[in-house]
Amino acid sequence: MGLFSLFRKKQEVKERPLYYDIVCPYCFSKFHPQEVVFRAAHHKENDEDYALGEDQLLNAYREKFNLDSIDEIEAVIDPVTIPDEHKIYVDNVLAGINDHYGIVTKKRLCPKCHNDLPISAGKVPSNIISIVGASQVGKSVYMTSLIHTLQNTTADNFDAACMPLNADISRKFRQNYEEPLFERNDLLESTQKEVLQEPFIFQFIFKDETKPPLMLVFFDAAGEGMVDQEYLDLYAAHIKNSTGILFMVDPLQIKTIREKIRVNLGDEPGEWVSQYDEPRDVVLSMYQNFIGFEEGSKTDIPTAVVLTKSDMLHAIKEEDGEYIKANSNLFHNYVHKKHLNLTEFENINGEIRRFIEKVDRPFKGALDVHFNNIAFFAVSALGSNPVNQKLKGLVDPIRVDEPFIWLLYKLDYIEGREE
Ligand SMILES: Nc1nc2c(ncn2[C@@H]2O[C@H](COP(=O)(O)OP(=O)(O)OP(=O)(O)O)[C@@H](O)[C@H]2O)c(=O)[nH]1
Ligand SMILES: [Mg+2]
Ligand SMILES: [Zn+2]
Repeated sequence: MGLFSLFRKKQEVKERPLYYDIVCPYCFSKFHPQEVVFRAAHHKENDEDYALGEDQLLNAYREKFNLDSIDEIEAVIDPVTIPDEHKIYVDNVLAGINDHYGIVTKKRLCPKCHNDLPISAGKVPSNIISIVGASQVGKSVYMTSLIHTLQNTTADNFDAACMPLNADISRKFRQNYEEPLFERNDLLESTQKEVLQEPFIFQFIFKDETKPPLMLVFFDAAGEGMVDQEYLDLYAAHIKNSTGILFMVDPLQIKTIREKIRVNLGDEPGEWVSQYDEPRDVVLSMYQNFIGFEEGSKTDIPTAVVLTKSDMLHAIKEEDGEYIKANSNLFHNYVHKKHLNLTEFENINGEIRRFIEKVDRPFKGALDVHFNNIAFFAVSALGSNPVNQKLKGLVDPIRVDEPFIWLLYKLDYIEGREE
Protein backbone atom coordinates (compact mmCIF):
# COMPACT_ATOMS: atom_id res chain seq x y z
CA MET A 1 0.00 0.00 0.00
CA GLY A 2 1.52 3.33 -1.04
CA LEU A 3 1.68 6.40 1.13
CA PHE A 4 -1.07 8.02 -0.83
CA SER A 5 -3.58 5.23 -0.33
CA LEU A 6 -2.68 5.10 3.34
CA PHE A 7 -3.46 8.76 3.62
CA ARG A 8 -6.70 8.35 1.76
CA LYS A 9 -7.75 5.43 3.89
CA LYS A 10 -7.21 7.49 7.00
CA GLN A 11 -9.33 10.35 5.75
CA GLU A 12 -12.23 8.04 5.11
CA VAL A 13 -12.47 7.02 8.76
CA LYS A 14 -15.37 8.92 10.23
CA GLU A 15 -14.74 10.44 13.60
CA ARG A 16 -17.21 9.47 16.26
CA PRO A 17 -18.98 12.54 17.65
CA LEU A 18 -18.78 13.14 21.41
CA TYR A 19 -22.53 12.94 21.76
CA TYR A 20 -25.62 12.76 19.60
CA ASP A 21 -28.80 14.75 19.53
CA ILE A 22 -31.56 12.81 21.21
CA VAL A 23 -34.81 12.00 19.46
CA CYS A 24 -37.33 11.03 22.11
CA PRO A 25 -38.69 7.60 21.17
CA TYR A 26 -42.04 8.51 22.75
CA CYS A 27 -42.93 11.94 21.35
CA PHE A 28 -40.21 12.19 18.65
CA SER A 29 -39.00 15.64 19.65
CA LYS A 30 -35.35 16.29 19.03
CA PHE A 31 -33.07 17.97 21.57
CA HIS A 32 -29.50 18.33 22.80
CA PRO A 33 -28.47 15.82 25.55
CA GLN A 34 -27.89 18.82 27.82
CA GLU A 35 -31.61 19.63 27.72
CA VAL A 36 -32.83 16.52 29.55
CA VAL A 37 -34.54 16.78 32.93
CA PHE A 38 -34.47 14.24 35.76
CA ARG A 39 -36.94 12.32 37.90
CA ALA A 40 -36.05 12.65 41.60
CA ALA A 41 -35.03 9.34 43.20
CA HIS A 42 -36.91 10.13 46.43
CA HIS A 43 -39.59 12.48 47.78
CA LYS A 44 -40.02 14.92 50.68
CA GLU A 45 -43.55 15.76 51.77
CA ASN A 46 -42.57 19.05 53.39
CA ASP A 47 -40.71 20.43 50.36
CA GLU A 48 -42.95 21.36 47.45
CA ASP A 49 -40.08 21.00 44.99
CA TYR A 50 -39.65 17.36 46.03
CA ALA A 51 -43.18 16.29 46.99
CA LEU A 52 -45.04 13.53 45.20
CA GLY A 53 -47.60 14.89 42.78
CA GLU A 54 -49.07 14.79 39.34
CA ASP A 55 -46.77 15.16 36.35
CA GLN A 56 -48.95 17.06 33.89
CA LEU A 57 -46.74 16.64 30.84
CA LEU A 58 -46.44 12.92 31.40
CA ASN A 59 -50.16 12.51 31.96
CA ALA A 60 -50.98 14.52 28.84
CA TYR A 61 -48.85 12.13 26.84
CA ARG A 62 -50.40 9.10 28.50
CA GLU A 63 -53.89 10.37 27.89
CA LYS A 64 -53.20 10.73 24.18
CA PHE A 65 -52.47 7.01 24.03
CA ASN A 66 -55.24 5.91 26.38
CA LEU A 67 -52.83 4.92 29.13
CA ASP A 68 -53.88 5.26 32.79
CA SER A 69 -52.96 8.57 34.31
CA ILE A 70 -50.51 8.54 37.20
CA ASP A 71 -51.73 10.41 40.31
CA GLU A 72 -48.55 10.59 42.30
CA ILE A 73 -45.00 10.47 41.06
CA GLU A 74 -41.63 11.85 42.17
CA ALA A 75 -40.80 15.42 41.20
CA VAL A 76 -39.01 16.52 38.05
CA ILE A 77 -35.66 18.25 38.59
CA ASP A 78 -34.35 20.65 36.00
CA PRO A 79 -30.55 20.46 35.91
CA VAL A 80 -30.29 24.26 35.56
CA THR A 81 -31.13 24.38 39.28
CA ILE A 82 -28.18 22.11 40.08
CA PRO A 83 -24.61 23.45 40.46
CA ASP A 84 -22.18 22.12 37.87
CA GLU A 85 -20.11 20.19 40.39
CA HIS A 86 -23.20 18.10 41.18
CA LYS A 87 -23.73 17.02 37.60
CA ILE A 88 -22.58 13.58 36.52
CA TYR A 89 -21.33 12.96 32.99
CA VAL A 90 -20.91 9.58 31.29
CA ASP A 91 -19.32 9.53 27.81
CA ASN A 92 -19.65 13.34 27.57
CA VAL A 93 -23.37 13.13 28.16
CA LEU A 94 -25.18 14.55 31.18
CA ALA A 95 -26.31 11.31 32.80
CA GLY A 96 -27.15 12.12 36.40
CA ILE A 97 -27.43 14.77 39.08
CA ASN A 98 -26.85 14.92 42.79
CA ASP A 99 -29.93 16.72 44.09
CA HIS A 100 -30.35 19.30 46.89
CA TYR A 101 -30.57 16.48 49.42
CA GLY A 102 -27.43 14.78 48.17
CA ILE A 103 -29.37 12.00 46.51
CA VAL A 104 -28.28 10.94 43.03
CA THR A 105 -30.74 10.33 40.23
CA LYS A 106 -29.83 8.95 36.85
CA LYS A 107 -33.35 8.82 35.55
CA ARG A 108 -33.27 11.10 32.53
CA LEU A 109 -36.53 12.30 31.09
CA CYS A 110 -37.54 13.86 27.80
CA PRO A 111 -38.02 17.59 28.44
CA LYS A 112 -41.12 17.65 26.21
CA CYS A 113 -43.13 14.62 27.42
CA HIS A 114 -41.36 13.53 30.66
CA ASN A 115 -41.10 9.87 29.64
CA ASP A 116 -37.96 7.98 30.73
CA LEU A 117 -35.20 8.09 28.15
CA PRO A 118 -33.32 4.91 27.25
CA ILE A 119 -29.92 4.57 28.93
CA SER A 120 -28.13 4.86 25.59
CA ALA A 121 -29.85 8.12 24.56
CA GLY A 122 -27.32 10.75 23.46
CA LYS A 123 -24.45 8.26 23.62
CA VAL A 124 -25.47 6.52 20.40
CA PRO A 125 -27.47 7.80 17.44
CA SER A 126 -31.24 7.74 17.90
CA ASN A 127 -32.61 5.70 15.04
CA ILE A 128 -36.24 5.89 14.28
CA ILE A 129 -37.61 3.88 11.43
CA SER A 130 -40.94 5.04 10.22
CA ILE A 131 -43.48 3.04 8.28
CA VAL A 132 -45.66 5.13 6.00
CA GLY A 133 -48.28 4.37 3.39
CA ALA A 134 -51.92 4.85 2.50
CA SER A 135 -54.74 3.24 4.40
CA GLN A 136 -54.91 -0.57 4.11
CA VAL A 137 -51.59 -1.06 2.30
CA GLY A 138 -50.53 -3.46 5.06
CA LYS A 139 -48.53 -1.34 7.52
CA SER A 140 -49.70 -2.98 10.75
CA VAL A 141 -49.36 -6.51 9.43
CA TYR A 142 -45.93 -5.73 8.00
CA MET A 143 -44.70 -4.15 11.22
CA THR A 144 -45.82 -7.25 13.12
CA SER A 145 -44.24 -9.66 10.69
CA LEU A 146 -41.03 -7.62 10.59
CA ILE A 147 -40.60 -7.39 14.36
CA HIS A 148 -41.44 -11.07 14.71
CA THR A 149 -38.80 -11.94 12.11
CA LEU A 150 -36.21 -9.57 13.58
CA GLN A 151 -36.61 -11.15 17.00
CA ASN A 152 -36.65 -14.74 15.84
CA THR A 153 -34.18 -14.91 12.98
CA THR A 154 -32.61 -11.68 11.71
CA ALA A 155 -31.02 -10.74 15.03
CA ASP A 156 -29.30 -14.10 15.24
CA ASN A 157 -28.08 -13.87 11.65
CA PHE A 158 -26.34 -10.60 12.48
CA ASP A 159 -24.96 -11.64 15.87
CA ALA A 160 -27.38 -9.41 17.66
CA ALA A 161 -30.42 -9.55 19.89
CA CYS A 162 -33.66 -7.70 19.27
CA MET A 163 -35.55 -6.85 22.42
CA PRO A 164 -38.46 -4.67 23.46
CA LEU A 165 -37.38 -1.72 25.59
CA ASN A 166 -39.56 -2.75 28.51
CA ALA A 167 -42.05 -5.34 29.71
CA ASP A 168 -45.03 -3.16 28.89
CA ILE A 169 -44.08 -2.85 25.23
CA SER A 170 -43.33 -6.55 25.11
CA ARG A 171 -46.76 -7.46 26.48
CA LYS A 172 -48.68 -5.09 24.22
CA PHE A 173 -46.88 -6.16 21.11
CA ARG A 174 -47.53 -9.79 21.87
CA GLN A 175 -51.15 -9.36 22.88
CA ASN A 176 -52.35 -6.95 20.24
CA TYR A 177 -50.20 -7.83 17.27
CA GLU A 178 -48.06 -10.94 17.40
CA GLU A 179 -50.42 -13.48 18.99
CA PRO A 180 -53.49 -12.70 16.88
CA LEU A 181 -51.47 -12.94 13.70
CA PHE A 182 -48.95 -15.67 14.39
CA GLU A 183 -50.86 -17.87 16.81
CA ARG A 184 -54.51 -17.40 15.95
CA ASN A 185 -54.11 -16.54 12.24
CA ASP A 186 -56.44 -13.56 12.63
CA LEU A 187 -55.89 -10.34 10.77
CA LEU A 188 -55.56 -7.06 12.58
CA GLU A 189 -58.25 -4.43 12.80
CA SER A 190 -57.74 -1.35 10.68
CA THR A 191 -55.72 1.06 12.81
CA GLN A 192 -57.98 3.71 14.30
CA LYS A 193 -56.67 7.16 14.86
CA GLU A 194 -59.01 7.48 17.86
CA VAL A 195 -57.30 4.66 19.72
CA LEU A 196 -53.71 5.66 19.28
CA GLN A 197 -51.14 3.00 19.98
CA GLU A 198 -48.04 4.44 21.61
CA PRO A 199 -44.80 3.74 19.74
CA PHE A 200 -43.23 0.30 20.00
CA ILE A 201 -39.59 0.67 21.00
CA PHE A 202 -37.13 -2.15 20.40
CA GLN A 203 -33.39 -2.36 20.73
CA PHE A 204 -31.18 -4.14 18.27
CA ILE A 205 -28.05 -4.90 20.26
CA PHE A 206 -24.94 -6.31 18.59
CA LYS A 207 -22.89 -8.84 20.51
CA ASP A 208 -19.79 -7.01 19.26
CA GLU A 209 -19.66 -4.27 21.88
CA THR A 210 -17.80 -1.83 19.67
CA LYS A 211 -20.96 -1.50 17.60
CA PRO A 212 -23.48 0.87 19.13
CA PRO A 213 -26.95 -0.52 19.78
CA LEU A 214 -29.70 0.48 17.42
CA MET A 215 -32.92 1.82 18.79
CA LEU A 216 -35.90 0.91 16.68
CA VAL A 217 -39.08 2.84 17.05
CA PHE A 218 -42.16 1.71 15.19
CA PHE A 219 -45.20 3.91 15.31
CA ASP A 220 -48.28 2.22 13.93
CA ALA A 221 -50.13 5.21 12.57
CA ALA A 222 -53.54 5.05 10.95
CA GLY A 223 -53.35 5.48 7.20
CA GLU A 224 -56.62 7.29 7.07
CA GLY A 225 -58.26 10.30 8.60
CA MET A 226 -55.17 12.23 9.42
CA VAL A 227 -56.91 15.47 10.14
CA ASP A 228 -56.43 15.92 13.85
CA GLN A 229 -53.70 18.53 14.26
CA GLU A 230 -52.14 16.99 17.36
CA TYR A 231 -51.94 13.62 15.65
CA LEU A 232 -50.49 15.19 12.52
CA ASP A 233 -47.83 17.00 14.55
CA LEU A 234 -46.79 13.81 16.28
CA TYR A 235 -46.70 11.93 13.02
CA ALA A 236 -44.79 14.74 11.30
CA ALA A 237 -42.12 14.80 14.01
CA HIS A 238 -41.92 11.04 13.75
CA ILE A 239 -41.17 11.10 10.03
CA LYS A 240 -39.03 14.22 9.98
CA ASN A 241 -36.75 12.92 12.73
CA SER A 242 -36.52 9.40 11.44
CA THR A 243 -33.28 7.86 10.19
CA GLY A 244 -34.95 5.52 7.77
CA ILE A 245 -38.31 5.32 6.05
CA LEU A 246 -40.21 2.24 4.95
CA PHE A 247 -42.62 3.50 2.33
CA MET A 248 -45.26 0.86 1.74
CA VAL A 249 -47.04 0.50 -1.59
CA ASP A 250 -49.74 -2.05 -2.28
CA PRO A 251 -49.74 -3.49 -5.82
CA LEU A 252 -53.53 -3.13 -5.70
CA GLN A 253 -53.07 0.64 -5.32
CA ILE A 254 -51.74 0.73 -8.83
CA LYS A 255 -54.59 0.91 -11.32
CA THR A 256 -53.14 -1.13 -14.19
CA ILE A 257 -52.11 -3.92 -11.85
CA ARG A 258 -55.32 -3.85 -9.89
CA GLU A 259 -57.45 -4.62 -12.93
CA LYS A 260 -55.12 -7.37 -14.10
CA ILE A 261 -55.10 -9.05 -10.72
CA ARG A 262 -58.84 -8.77 -10.37
CA VAL A 263 -59.41 -10.49 -13.70
CA ASN A 264 -56.83 -13.21 -13.04
CA LEU A 265 -58.04 -14.05 -9.54
CA GLY A 266 -61.42 -14.97 -10.99
CA ASP A 267 -63.99 -16.10 -8.44
CA GLU A 268 -61.60 -16.56 -5.53
CA PRO A 269 -60.41 -13.06 -4.88
CA GLY A 270 -59.99 -13.28 -1.10
CA GLU A 271 -59.63 -9.91 0.62
CA TRP A 272 -60.18 -6.99 -1.68
CA VAL A 273 -59.76 -3.38 -0.65
CA SER A 274 -62.30 -1.20 -2.38
CA GLN A 275 -60.76 2.25 -2.36
CA TYR A 276 -57.16 3.38 -2.47
CA ASP A 277 -55.17 6.59 -2.62
CA GLU A 278 -52.88 6.92 -5.62
CA PRO A 279 -49.27 6.13 -4.62
CA ARG A 280 -48.09 9.36 -6.20
CA ASP A 281 -50.48 11.42 -4.09
CA VAL A 282 -49.29 9.68 -0.95
CA VAL A 283 -45.70 10.63 -1.79
CA LEU A 284 -46.69 14.21 -2.51
CA SER A 285 -48.65 14.70 0.68
CA MET A 286 -46.04 12.94 2.78
CA TYR A 287 -43.34 15.12 1.32
CA GLN A 288 -45.25 18.37 1.61
CA ASN A 289 -46.60 17.79 5.08
CA PHE A 290 -43.76 16.02 6.75
CA ILE A 291 -40.45 16.20 5.03
CA GLY A 292 -39.97 19.17 2.74
CA PHE A 293 -39.12 22.21 4.76
CA GLU A 294 -37.60 23.86 1.72
CA GLU A 295 -39.27 24.01 -1.64
CA GLY A 296 -37.47 21.87 -4.17
CA SER A 297 -35.08 20.14 -1.78
CA LYS A 298 -34.71 16.38 -1.72
CA THR A 299 -34.52 14.36 1.45
CA ASP A 300 -31.43 12.27 2.19
CA ILE A 301 -33.26 9.97 4.60
CA PRO A 302 -32.73 6.45 3.21
CA THR A 303 -36.11 5.33 1.98
CA ALA A 304 -37.06 1.77 1.15
CA VAL A 305 -40.00 1.63 -1.23
CA VAL A 306 -41.64 -1.62 -0.24
CA LEU A 307 -44.17 -3.33 -2.45
CA THR A 308 -46.43 -5.19 -0.01
CA LYS A 309 -48.60 -8.30 -0.49
CA SER A 310 -46.17 -9.70 -3.06
CA ASP A 311 -48.06 -13.00 -2.88
CA MET A 312 -50.78 -11.27 -4.93
CA LEU A 313 -48.33 -10.90 -7.81
CA HIS A 314 -48.60 -14.62 -8.53
CA ALA A 315 -51.80 -13.68 -10.31
CA ILE A 316 -49.93 -11.62 -12.91
CA LYS A 317 -46.70 -13.54 -13.34
CA GLU A 318 -45.93 -14.93 -16.79
CA GLU A 319 -43.18 -17.02 -18.37
CA ASP A 320 -41.84 -14.09 -20.36
CA GLY A 321 -43.79 -11.70 -18.25
CA GLU A 322 -44.20 -8.13 -19.31
CA TYR A 323 -44.52 -7.22 -15.64
CA ILE A 324 -43.29 -10.05 -13.43
CA LYS A 325 -41.46 -13.17 -14.57
CA ALA A 326 -42.75 -16.53 -13.35
CA ASN A 327 -39.34 -17.43 -11.92
CA SER A 328 -38.83 -14.06 -10.25
CA ASN A 329 -36.76 -13.95 -7.06
CA LEU A 330 -39.43 -11.91 -5.37
CA PHE A 331 -41.55 -15.00 -4.75
CA HIS A 332 -38.80 -16.70 -2.78
CA ASN A 333 -37.62 -15.85 0.68
CA TYR A 334 -33.96 -14.97 1.00
CA VAL A 335 -32.02 -14.93 4.25
CA HIS A 336 -29.21 -12.38 4.48
CA LYS A 337 -26.56 -13.43 7.00
CA LYS A 338 -23.76 -11.33 8.55
CA HIS A 339 -23.91 -8.86 5.66
CA LEU A 340 -26.22 -7.63 2.93
CA ASN A 341 -25.82 -9.81 -0.15
CA LEU A 342 -25.51 -7.03 -2.72
CA THR A 343 -26.08 -9.32 -5.70
CA GLU A 344 -29.37 -10.52 -4.29
CA PHE A 345 -30.34 -7.01 -3.28
CA GLU A 346 -29.52 -5.41 -6.66
CA ASN A 347 -31.52 -8.09 -8.37
CA ILE A 348 -34.70 -7.31 -6.45
CA ASN A 349 -34.07 -3.58 -6.41
CA GLY A 350 -33.70 -3.54 -10.20
CA GLU A 351 -36.71 -5.73 -10.86
CA ILE A 352 -39.10 -3.78 -8.64
CA ARG A 353 -37.75 -0.44 -9.83
CA ARG A 354 -38.46 -1.41 -13.44
CA PHE A 355 -41.84 -2.81 -12.46
CA ILE A 356 -42.90 0.44 -10.76
CA GLU A 357 -41.56 2.48 -13.64
CA LYS A 358 -43.65 0.45 -16.05
CA VAL A 359 -46.90 0.36 -14.13
CA ASP A 360 -46.93 3.74 -12.41
CA ARG A 361 -44.66 6.32 -13.97
CA PRO A 362 -46.11 9.32 -12.09
CA PHE A 363 -45.33 7.56 -8.81
CA LYS A 364 -41.76 6.78 -9.85
CA GLY A 365 -41.42 10.40 -11.00
CA ALA A 366 -42.57 11.75 -7.64
CA LEU A 367 -40.10 9.48 -5.83
CA ASP A 368 -37.21 10.63 -8.03
CA VAL A 369 -38.02 14.27 -7.42
CA HIS A 370 -38.20 14.04 -3.62
CA PHE A 371 -35.83 11.29 -2.49
CA ASN A 372 -32.07 11.07 -2.96
CA ASN A 373 -31.58 7.72 -1.41
CA ILE A 374 -34.11 5.06 -2.40
CA ALA A 375 -34.20 1.35 -3.13
CA PHE A 376 -37.05 -0.96 -4.08
CA PHE A 377 -38.24 -4.13 -2.40
CA ALA A 378 -41.11 -6.60 -2.45
CA VAL A 379 -42.40 -8.38 0.64
CA SER A 380 -45.25 -10.58 1.69
CA ALA A 381 -45.90 -10.23 5.40
CA LEU A 382 -48.38 -13.10 5.37
CA GLY A 383 -47.18 -15.31 2.53
CA SER A 384 -50.67 -15.79 1.10
CA ASN A 385 -53.89 -13.90 0.55
CA PRO A 386 -56.33 -14.26 3.47
CA VAL A 387 -60.02 -15.04 3.01
CA ASN A 388 -62.68 -13.58 5.31
CA GLN A 389 -60.10 -12.01 7.60
CA LYS A 390 -58.57 -15.44 8.23
CA LEU A 391 -55.39 -16.98 6.91
CA LYS A 392 -55.65 -20.33 5.27
CA GLY A 393 -52.40 -21.60 6.71
CA LEU A 394 -49.63 -20.33 8.91
CA VAL A 395 -48.06 -16.94 8.40
CA ASP A 396 -45.11 -17.49 6.10
CA PRO A 397 -43.34 -14.18 5.55
CA ILE A 398 -41.36 -13.60 2.36
CA ARG A 399 -38.37 -11.23 2.31
CA VAL A 400 -39.82 -9.08 5.10
CA ASP A 401 -36.48 -8.19 6.69
CA GLU A 402 -34.67 -7.27 3.48
CA PRO A 403 -35.63 -3.56 3.46
CA PHE A 404 -34.59 -3.34 7.11
CA ILE A 405 -31.23 -5.00 6.41
CA TRP A 406 -30.67 -2.53 3.58
CA LEU A 407 -31.29 0.28 6.06
CA LEU A 408 -28.73 -1.27 8.44
CA TYR A 409 -26.31 -1.24 5.52
CA LYS A 410 -27.10 2.36 4.59
CA LEU A 411 -26.63 3.44 8.20
CA ASP A 412 -23.21 1.75 8.33
CA TYR A 413 -24.13 -0.93 10.86
CA ILE A 414 -23.35 -3.81 8.53
CA GLU A 415 -21.37 -4.42 5.34
CA GLY A 416 -22.57 -5.32 1.89
CA ARG A 417 -20.83 -7.97 -0.23
CA GLU A 418 -21.18 -9.18 -3.81
CA GLU A 419 -21.77 -12.90 -3.90
N1 LIG B 1 -52.33 -11.02 0.35
C1 LIG B 1 -51.85 -10.32 1.37
N2 LIG B 1 -52.65 -9.47 2.01
C2 LIG B 1 -52.14 -8.76 3.04
C3 LIG B 1 -50.76 -8.85 3.44
N3 LIG B 1 -50.56 -7.99 4.46
C4 LIG B 1 -51.74 -7.37 4.68
N4 LIG B 1 -52.71 -7.85 3.83
C5 LIG B 1 -54.12 -7.44 3.73
O1 LIG B 1 -54.21 -6.06 3.88
C6 LIG B 1 -55.15 -5.74 4.89
C7 LIG B 1 -54.70 -4.49 5.61
O2 LIG B 1 -53.52 -4.73 6.34
P1 LIG B 1 -53.13 -3.77 7.56
O3 LIG B 1 -51.75 -4.13 7.97
O4 LIG B 1 -54.18 -3.74 8.58
O5 LIG B 1 -53.10 -2.36 6.78
P2 LIG B 1 -52.76 -0.92 7.36
O6 LIG B 1 -51.91 -0.26 6.33
O7 LIG B 1 -52.22 -1.02 8.74
O8 LIG B 1 -54.20 -0.27 7.32
P3 LIG B 1 -54.73 0.98 8.22
O9 LIG B 1 -54.36 0.67 9.63
O10 LIG B 1 -56.20 0.96 7.96
O11 LIG B 1 -54.05 2.19 7.67
C8 LIG B 1 -55.17 -6.97 5.78
O12 LIG B 1 -56.38 -7.09 6.46
C9 LIG B 1 -54.96 -8.08 4.78
O13 LIG B 1 -56.20 -8.43 4.21
C10 LIG B 1 -49.92 -9.78 2.73
O14 LIG B 1 -48.72 -9.95 2.98
N5 LIG B 1 -50.54 -10.48 1.69
MG1 LIG C 1 -52.86 -0.29 10.48
ZN1 LIG D 1 -40.67 12.96 24.53
